[in-house]
Amino acid sequence: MIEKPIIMTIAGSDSGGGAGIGADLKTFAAFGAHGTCAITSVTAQNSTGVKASFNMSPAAVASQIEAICTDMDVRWAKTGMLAGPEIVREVAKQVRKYELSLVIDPVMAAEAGGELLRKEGLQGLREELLPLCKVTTPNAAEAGILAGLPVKTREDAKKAARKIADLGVEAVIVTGGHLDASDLLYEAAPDRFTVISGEFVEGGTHGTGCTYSSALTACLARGLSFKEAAGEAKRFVVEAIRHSMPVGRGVSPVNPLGAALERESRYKVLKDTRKALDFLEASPMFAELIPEGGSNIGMAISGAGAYEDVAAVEGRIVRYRGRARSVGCVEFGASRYVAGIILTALRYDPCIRAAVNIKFSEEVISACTGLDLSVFSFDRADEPEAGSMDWGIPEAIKVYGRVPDIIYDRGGLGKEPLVRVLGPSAMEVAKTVLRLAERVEATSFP
Ligand code: PXL
Repeated sequence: MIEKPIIMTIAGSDSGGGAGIGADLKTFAAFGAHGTCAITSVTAQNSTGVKASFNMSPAAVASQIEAICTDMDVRWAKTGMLAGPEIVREVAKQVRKYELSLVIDPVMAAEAGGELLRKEGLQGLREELLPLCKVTTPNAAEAGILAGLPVKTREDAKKAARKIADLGVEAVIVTGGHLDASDLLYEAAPDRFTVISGEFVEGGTHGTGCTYSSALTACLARGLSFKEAAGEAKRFVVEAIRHSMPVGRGVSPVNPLGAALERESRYKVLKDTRKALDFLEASPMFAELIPEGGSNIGMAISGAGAYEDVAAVEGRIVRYRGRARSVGCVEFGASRYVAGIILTALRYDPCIRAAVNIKFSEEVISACTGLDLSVFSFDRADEPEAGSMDWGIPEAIKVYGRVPDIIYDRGGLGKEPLVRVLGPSAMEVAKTVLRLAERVEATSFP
């Protein structure tokens, strides 16, 4: 097991940042590996396709590989776009020279169109490079071309995988994004097929092949078996599609770092919300601002779209013997109420990610204006759907042109009046609440 391997990608650059070395290096980084690269071609490309390619000379590719391998302990490498037979031949020579364990992504064309390997390069790929590799990761179309038979069903994929393995490859993974959501792993030595199941997810797919083969390489370099690595790579690419951003007018790129950044954001949000809760609980003045139905504080991760993306206090914060007490812990998905407010607010302003609800009083409202906060009020009688901030926030935006700091209502029949304090983070809204509490106390007991 090597925790932090050094890996090399031998591939093209995609100026649009979706596929090629960009995707490869991000993926290596996500697995905690150090990524290096030997560029084979510079493509002028965007989400709608490849406009032009400027291939490197075989000597330039060899020189990059040599610079890396004479200095760093690289054991595993992967290939992507190889452009033509000259680079294929040179890469085969370098792989033999530096005794690299190789993963070949037999890239032939870009998702949005554009040739990435000239037809004349196929023979070299089959006869010189594939026999040197441990694993190759064709999609159905590429498997068909390499094996010389059409691949439309899983049975076709099995036949093609065996034929490709006969070239001297230890394992073949026919990636299934183009067949069904599953991948088919064939290991030649035990003559064993394994289906790696997956799920179809919504999102951009430009760069999936590069991301998949890079994830596989990173896992193999860490010492995982073919089957374990294929499972990890599959899960990784599904997350990269799920976190893709709508970039460009064509096929959106995958986001290999999206899931790692989301995990980091979840950790930070939990920490900030717990700290804000401690801060509120320690204040006797805050206890006076807790409504009868309880208070809650919540914060969403960046890009939140569901209740599960908002951390809040399980069971709310109540007043008990004059003190603020949280009933449960801060967890994601713990409150629909405060999450509903935040999810609505951030649809209008993605910077508004936190909220607290406190008790309404005329003193609180005059403290808000005293502190120069933007304040908006609405009448619950006008509300089309009870408790819905989907109505309150757009109304407030009509007045202020932005999400205000404070939104309150004076309640209604059986509805407790409430003040919602909105802001960018749980700590920020907690500080605002304490400033309000101090001001209310100062004006109540002058
Ligand atoms: O996904 C295959 C691929 C590989 N390498 C480069 C690419 C693409 C697809 O667009 O641009 C450089």
